[in-house]
Amino acid sequence: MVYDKDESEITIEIGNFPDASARSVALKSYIGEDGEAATAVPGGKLHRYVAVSFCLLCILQAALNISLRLALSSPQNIDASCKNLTERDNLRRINFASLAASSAHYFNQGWVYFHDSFYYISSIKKTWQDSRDDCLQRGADLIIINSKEEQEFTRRYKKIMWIGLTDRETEGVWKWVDGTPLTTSFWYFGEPNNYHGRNEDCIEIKYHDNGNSWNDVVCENENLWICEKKMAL
Ligand code: MAN
Ligand code: CA
Repeated sequence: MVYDKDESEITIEIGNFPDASARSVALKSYIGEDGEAATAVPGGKLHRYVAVSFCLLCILQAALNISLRLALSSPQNIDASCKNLTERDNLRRINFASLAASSAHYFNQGWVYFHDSFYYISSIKKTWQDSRDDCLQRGADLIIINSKEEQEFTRRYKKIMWIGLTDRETEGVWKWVDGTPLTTSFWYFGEPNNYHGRNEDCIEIKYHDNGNSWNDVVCENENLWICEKKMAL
């Protein structure tokens, strides 16, 4: 038997059956009792089931896709994501505005910007503690030097100035004003030395002609000073 793909034509080939009754049984298995053809063909039914199931699956898939898309872009969802966006946007705007305001303030007050920090160089002299207090009042602190570049920056001014380094708490244990220990140092030759037994607990940058310019001195001395305010712009 040949069953055409488009189901429009059915050709039944009946082989050499031994007798008429066998031929009639064979025929009945392909042609219904009432003589109607087509639906009685088992291979065709399978084809049809597969095709119909496939179509149904496709429809189901499409329906799922559409409903998912609708669910994800529902007004509540859009509303929520917009809210998140505007909140984040507002935070960014506030941060940007405060950064702009602070940097404008420091620039106006004569601070210098270098490598993510503002620096203020005083024009009067004070003790180490009074100098530090002045920096704190300005929303900053005495400079913390943590790179060769920053050290070079301080030397440009060719002035003797306090920096934020001291061993006031424990003799010989040098600490920056933010509490961090000293790791990279730029001591001038022979320093620190508590010169002639003096209690030299505070650090000034003094020897500008030398990359290693630091000297320990008595904290009660009066010096210019340099404040630092970290601010990444
Ligand atoms: C002065 C002070 C000391 C320093 C010596 C170096 O006396 O600044 O702190 O160590 O000079 O000669
Ligand atoms: Ca010294």
